[in-house]
Amino acid sequence: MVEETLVLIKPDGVARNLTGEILRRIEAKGYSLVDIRLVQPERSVLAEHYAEHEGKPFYEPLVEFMLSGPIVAIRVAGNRVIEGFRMLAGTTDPTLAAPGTIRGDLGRDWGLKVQQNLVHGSDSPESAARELDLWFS
Ligand code: DAT
Ligand code: MG
Repeated sequence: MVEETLVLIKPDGVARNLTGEILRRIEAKGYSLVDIRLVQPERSVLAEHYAEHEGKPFYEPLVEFMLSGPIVAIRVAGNRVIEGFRMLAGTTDPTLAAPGTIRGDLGRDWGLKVQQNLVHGSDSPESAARELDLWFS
């Protein structure tokens, strides 16, 4: 079975009208869009999504940021897509993300308590299965 990952275009990406640009990069790489929805998630969905970060200093700002506007959730498929999308996204801190990546080309530090870095991508097969269930159930 072909691997699948969860990609989220976070509220900053949607608000900055970068949805098309980000989808273009995923498609240009050769991955397939299997399902896509515009969502305004409940706090409980975000608490589950980011459970691993509970208690960290950026956790509350992160949840508030993710509640600040609509999110585009995408089910993306392709061989090694989990790893491949993380490469397309670039590293977490947009200042350090390599040029050529989504975060490196389109993101920057805005001096906030949480990094606004445009996209989320699952980081392992276990996370992908859990997150796809959470966002597409
Ligand atoms: P990633 O989204 O690259 O998987 P993560 O899962 O470690 O990164 O963190 C989730 C999000 O939280 C990340 O996209 C941006 C924010 N974040 C992470 N570490 C941070 C930090 N040290 N300061 C501010 N925001 C941070
Ligand atoms: Mg993560």
